[in-house]
Amino acid sequence: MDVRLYSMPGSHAARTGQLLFDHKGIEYKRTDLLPVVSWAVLKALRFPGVTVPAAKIDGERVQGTRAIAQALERLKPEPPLYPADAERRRAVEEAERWGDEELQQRVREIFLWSARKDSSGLVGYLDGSKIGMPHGVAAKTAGPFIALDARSRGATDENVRRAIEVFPSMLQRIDDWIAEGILGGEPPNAADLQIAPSICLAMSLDDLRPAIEGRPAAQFATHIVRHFPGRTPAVLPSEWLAPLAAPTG
Ligand SMILES: N[C@@H](CCC(=O)N[C@@H](CS)C(=O)NCC(=O)O)C(=O)O
Repeated sequence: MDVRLYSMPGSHAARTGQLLFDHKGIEYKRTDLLPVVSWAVLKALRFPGVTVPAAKIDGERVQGTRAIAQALERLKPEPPLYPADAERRRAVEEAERWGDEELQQRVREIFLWSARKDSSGLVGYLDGSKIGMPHGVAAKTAGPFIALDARSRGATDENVRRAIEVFPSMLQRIDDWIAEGILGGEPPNAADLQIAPSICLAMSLDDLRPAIEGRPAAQFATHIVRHFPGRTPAVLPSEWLAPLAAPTG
């Protein structure tokens, strides 16, 4: 199989894309794109949308984590990404959908808001990436790109406050799914590979990490994603963070 995977440093969704190919044991060449610049590149490559992960698999364009998971399951059924049992499969698909549509976006909003406020940690997220320029230069000039990205992805004060409010219940949902065996089994399924990178990106934020560490969700995520580089200093207003201290139930 001839595969080119378009990725992005620090991107939880892009990491899901990489994990999906790794799970299937399919080799790929990776191109790392920087935010915002990626829009023009992906358009020029005639992908339908402007987000990563995006892959060319033997010439076929597949974009989006769930579309890639489905394409890989079709092209190489073993090892599977979804359980054979119909009821369990539905549960895994629902967890995968939620990870894609809900969790991924809430974490993205909090991350982009924080990185825009303090970009001093950005260089760490570039670790291991090949972006065609020195990492220090890219990180120093990233400010306007992150600001534009944050605006275009809805990282507004209001959305970020709301994302933090719902974050404890999202963690509880993941812990519950782990307890039920929907997440965290061996080998991992499509929902595991969807959700774990979002938790790792959240844990790279000094503001969120204390609320995650020590929970089953943290152990689960760091077991699947062995290394997620980057760290963003604490920047969120303390009153916004109050929901993280309240007990969940
Ligand atoms: N939910 C989609 C969305 C992926 C997505 O939004 N990717 C972000 C990176 S995490 C992206 O490409 N952003 C482009 C940009 O921010 O410039 C998926 O799972 O594929």
